[in-house]
Amino acid sequence: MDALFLIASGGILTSVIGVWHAFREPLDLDTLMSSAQRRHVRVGKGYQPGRIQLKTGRPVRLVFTRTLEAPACADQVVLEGFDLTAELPLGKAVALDFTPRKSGEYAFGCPGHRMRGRLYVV
Ligand SMILES: [Cu+2]
Repeated sequence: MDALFLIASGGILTSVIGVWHAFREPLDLDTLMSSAQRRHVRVGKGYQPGRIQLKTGRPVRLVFTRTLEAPACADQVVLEGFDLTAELPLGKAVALDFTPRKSGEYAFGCPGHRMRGRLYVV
């Protein structure tokens, strides 16, 4: 191996690690969440709060806690526009993490759509 090869392969390795980090970073929650927009939502007969304002380009952690047995369909929450769905066991805080890239209004709710909330991304 000559020096040039070592430099070249070192460069490639650095690039690969760089790309790997770029893709891995959204899953590296501890780092990410230090700058996150955290919101807590209580899930009862509705969502409290039911309207949440967020900023684009910054990671979001929404933490849902279901506090009532009924309605039964509230045991799931769907974030439209972000392809996120979560099970909400009674009394357990469940975090949903995502980063809104585009401003706009996004609905969230139970699968039956009787309970609705809105995200306002600005
Ligand atoms: Cu429902």
